[in-house]
Amino acid sequence: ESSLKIGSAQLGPISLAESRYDVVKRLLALLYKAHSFGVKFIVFPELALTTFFPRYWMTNQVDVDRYFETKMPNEVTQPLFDAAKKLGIGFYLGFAELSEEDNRIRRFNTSILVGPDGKIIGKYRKIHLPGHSEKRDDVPFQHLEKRYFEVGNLGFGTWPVFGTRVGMAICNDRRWPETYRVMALRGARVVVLGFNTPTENINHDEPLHLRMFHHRLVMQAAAYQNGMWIVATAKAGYEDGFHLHGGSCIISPTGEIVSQSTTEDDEVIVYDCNLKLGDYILNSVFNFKKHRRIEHYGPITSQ
Ligand code: CDT
Repeated sequence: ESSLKIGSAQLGPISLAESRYDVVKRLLALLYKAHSFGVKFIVFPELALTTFFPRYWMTNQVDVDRYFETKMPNEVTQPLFDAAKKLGIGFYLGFAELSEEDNRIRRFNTSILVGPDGKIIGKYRKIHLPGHSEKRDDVPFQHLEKRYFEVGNLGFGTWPVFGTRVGMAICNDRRWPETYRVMALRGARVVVLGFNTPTENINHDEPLHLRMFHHRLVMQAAAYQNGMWIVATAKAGYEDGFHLHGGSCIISPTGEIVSQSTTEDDEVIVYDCNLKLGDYILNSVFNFKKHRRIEHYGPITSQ
């Protein structure tokens, strides 16, 4: 089978007051809708169970830890795994992960890859953490990922599933070419990611249209340069007054957007992806073995 029907399951906003239980109900509705469209692999957003909490300055660790999962699956998310198994759909899900490792509590911005049997196949912990770690008084909202998460320690993994090889990234990772190239070198033909992107750039008075332009530019270029499919899923809309842009999309190895969301709400978009489409690119202009010149790439890993 050389085609795979992939769905991007965009979420509208999750308010501070919304419970995980209610969010999972929304995720389930999207999963069932995707199934009715014949989807075999569905991609949920980054931090898909809670509001985008790094926008809030919190000094009490207990307040921060309320947003984290200590187990996956857990009581609240188990129905998602059960439904995936019943329907034979795999999924990507982003969440805040709290784990005890090396005799200490560690916190990561994490995604998991779940197979159509409802079992976790792979885990990724976000490597490019944007934002800052101290309170900024000069901005309308915070972006405290560097405070609340550690840099991921699992590298950029890829996993054989759905008749192809899948890699995972999370939000800001999508802006970095290295993310995709490392996964392409590890055989990834489909890269999936979720994102929460504030519409307002707190570092620069950036025209609105540039936010969406850059979002698409980086992924369309990466898809072509690595002969891969890229599926990007937003959490979008106003979360308690703070706007996240939408623009969930499915991008083919030619660099073209073949499907994109039209709302800032819960929405499923779908595309039947030809898994061989990238072959000609990887066999010709981007034949890595033939044409890469790693002897000239030193600075990429040495500084
Ligand atoms: N969630 C996330 O990584 N968002 C970032 C915002 C960058 S501005 C601090 C992004 O790259 O979309």
